Amino acid sequence: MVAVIENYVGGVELASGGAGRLPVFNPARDTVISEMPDSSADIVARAVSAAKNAQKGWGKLPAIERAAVLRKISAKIRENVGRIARVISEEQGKVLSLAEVEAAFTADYLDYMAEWARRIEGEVISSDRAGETVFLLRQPIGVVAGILPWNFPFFLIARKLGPALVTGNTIVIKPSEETPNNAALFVELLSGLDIPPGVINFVYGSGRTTGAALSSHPDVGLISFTGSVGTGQRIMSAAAQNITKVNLELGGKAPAIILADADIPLAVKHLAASRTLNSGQLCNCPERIYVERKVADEVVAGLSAAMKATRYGDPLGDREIDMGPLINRAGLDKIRDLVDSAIRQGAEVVTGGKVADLGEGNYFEPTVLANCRQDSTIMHQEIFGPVIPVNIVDSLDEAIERANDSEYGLTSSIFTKSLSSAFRACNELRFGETYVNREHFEAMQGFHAGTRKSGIGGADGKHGLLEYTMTHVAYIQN
Ligand code: TXE
Repeated sequence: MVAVIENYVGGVELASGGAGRLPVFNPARDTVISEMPDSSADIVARAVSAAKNAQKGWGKLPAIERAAVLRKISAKIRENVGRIARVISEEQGKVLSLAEVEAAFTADYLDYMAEWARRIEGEVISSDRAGETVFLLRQPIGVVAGILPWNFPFFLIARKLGPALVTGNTIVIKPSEETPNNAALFVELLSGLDIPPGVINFVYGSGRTTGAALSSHPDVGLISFTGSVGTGQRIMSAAAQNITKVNLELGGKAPAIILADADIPLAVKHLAASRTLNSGQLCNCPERIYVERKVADEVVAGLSAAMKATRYGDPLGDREIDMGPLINRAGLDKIRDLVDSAIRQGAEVVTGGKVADLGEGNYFEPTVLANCRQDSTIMHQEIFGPVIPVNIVDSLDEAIERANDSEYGLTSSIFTKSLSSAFRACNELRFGETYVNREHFEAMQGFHAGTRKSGIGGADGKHGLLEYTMTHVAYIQN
């Protein structure tokens, strides 16, 4: 008997009526572990209506009281980290230690967003008129739709819900159809916390049915989405019908530059680790490497050794592993096609290069590809897997020019001991983030936001919080 997930609307479980059901897989074992509804537009409308009704009271509460709710949730998460981690690993495939980090970080993130309660500030603007005061207020938008991906599914709940709730919005969350079980557990943890009904709602289903209904609903004030560019485009067109605000995080093709003066072992350690973390399924991790010719052989040899040493398999199995399976067959096929195309376009396989057959599950061998041409497909399309394509450059200028030659613009990095090269990279790389001499990973107090097709708006920190507010200017004449 597989677990059956139901929608959570207005504080209660809502049966999905005649909606179809979708199976949920364990990607390491190819087994069905649960099923969820493919919720109709009618269910979505009920969830939005519940959120809209609840927002009237929720938005009037002092922010510190809303923050107290976030803190209650984070405390509950901390009591259940082990259980949450197993659920994440089982349906998503990341190693248990990383799933534990994800669960604990989710609690920290909610606490961080709760801290903003006393710091949501408007402005007082000087007036042209005698006796007039002009206030710029920061107010809630209303109902937020959070449409989630599967790669950090539990954390992404908090990344949308934390800022939405503390600023006085209510939320309808649609988890990815690949990973609904952790969301169902999140709902279970809400029980007994006395959260006003309708403030938090979850609807489950496919993008085509449930996601499309949510993003085209006229009572949604903000759609906060993390996922692929194609889906971001569809969401934007749905939102355009109602002029709904969108906040889109659509992945990346992060360049990592290694200059000849860099600490090479440090660069190799961070880049290889980032590429195998979560099986390379991260928007922020290095997707292409530009290395100066003088150190290219040393870097390729180092990366190759690190990737070769990566142990992979079932995250809930008996063996100790560094990397789990890919999320699904489509992800695996995409990586295989990109690597094959790179080889046809002249790349040399230094290690890995093909699908790994473990009898079950979706695995791609940790791979290093040398001599990838800048105009090859793999240097431009998001791989989302444990594959490192390397390109040799002759100067920082050339590295920056090639790095900027991308449709994406989320994260980037540089490894160098020269302060001047590091500053040049920060000023000239056209990306939302640049990491210097460290791994690709953002902080909750930063601002995770891209340019070009990586998205619109961003998450985290003060700027991420303000995305969930609208301005309202009051002119008060004495
Ligand atoms: O993403 P989708 P997929 C990239 C990565 C990956 C590729 C495909 O390259 O290989 O995207 O992943 C919902 N209206 N990223 O197919 O389709 C869907 O149900 C409304 C980068 O899983 O974008 C799910 O909840 N919603 C990334 C969510 O969108 C719709 C993280 C994401 O699914 C919809 C994940 C529609 N028409 C993948 N269609 C990152 N930025 O980190 C689908 N959805």
